[in-house]
Amino acid sequence: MTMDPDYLPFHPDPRFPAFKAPAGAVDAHCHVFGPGDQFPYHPARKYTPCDAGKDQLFALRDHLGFSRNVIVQASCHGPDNRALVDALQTAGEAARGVAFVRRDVEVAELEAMHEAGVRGVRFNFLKRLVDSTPREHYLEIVEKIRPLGWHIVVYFEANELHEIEDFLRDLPTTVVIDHMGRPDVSAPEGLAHPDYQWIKRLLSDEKFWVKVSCPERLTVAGPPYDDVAPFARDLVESFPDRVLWGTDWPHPNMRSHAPDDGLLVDRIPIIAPTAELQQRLLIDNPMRLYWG
Ligand code: 0GY
Repeated sequence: MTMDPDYLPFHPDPRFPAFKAPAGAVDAHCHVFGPGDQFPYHPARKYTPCDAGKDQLFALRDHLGFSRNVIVQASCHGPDNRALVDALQTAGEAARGVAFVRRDVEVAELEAMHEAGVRGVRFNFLKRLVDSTPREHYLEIVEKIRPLGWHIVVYFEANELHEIEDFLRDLPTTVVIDHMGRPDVSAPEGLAHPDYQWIKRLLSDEKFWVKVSCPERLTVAGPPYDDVAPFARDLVESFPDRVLWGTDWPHPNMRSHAPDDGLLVDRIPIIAPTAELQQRLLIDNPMRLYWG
């Protein structure tokens, strides 16, 4: 399975971060891709990435000075969670997972994934990544995962929130918003932009959590992502007990550049400026949600 001709592979040689993460730190958003000859990409995928398997992910974890991963099923594997489960089984207590499942998923399949370390499902609303899913299908999945105590991770763009807000508010589990809800960081209003304020209003309901991830995807200015930092820092300071941080390695569908994962780690003290905030962001919060 050859990667798409315009697909940008992950950074080949990330620097050693100057920031030393506290012992036990969790990278709470990353993926595994294949390898495709062992775990084929899904026929209905919207992109074919470069292979980025578990061994490379765990080597990066060690290189960055982290201890644990939360591996999120990527859309290029569709509802075939075998690469994810294989990575979780290799990592044992050092990883947890978020799956993408079919509405007709069997309870026994969910229980086997739970045993492997899966603790949530992802609902992806990005039209460029997945075909649209009827709400009733999502609700069937919700009813099946509830008894396991799983939560729901949602991926959407800020300007689409109005279409799904009621649905999100009605979900009966913890809901984790990916990549800060993808605010427009270049808007002249800055943090006062109505779309960003809408995300913050949602977060005033304690059911919602948010990942302060993907500055490389949200930036207009480029590295070192100074235009994204005020948003991430505002979320960390406003909701210190419900923020998560992740690399997003291997950075699917980047167009502008492949980010240096060491630089991403070095941005942590800028968005979480005290040891106390870093402890919550990198350890206490992800441990409570995924290992609790
Ligand atoms: C991310 C972001 C993206 C891709 C996926 O599942 C995926 O394929 O999540 C993206 O293209 O914005 O979270 O990795």
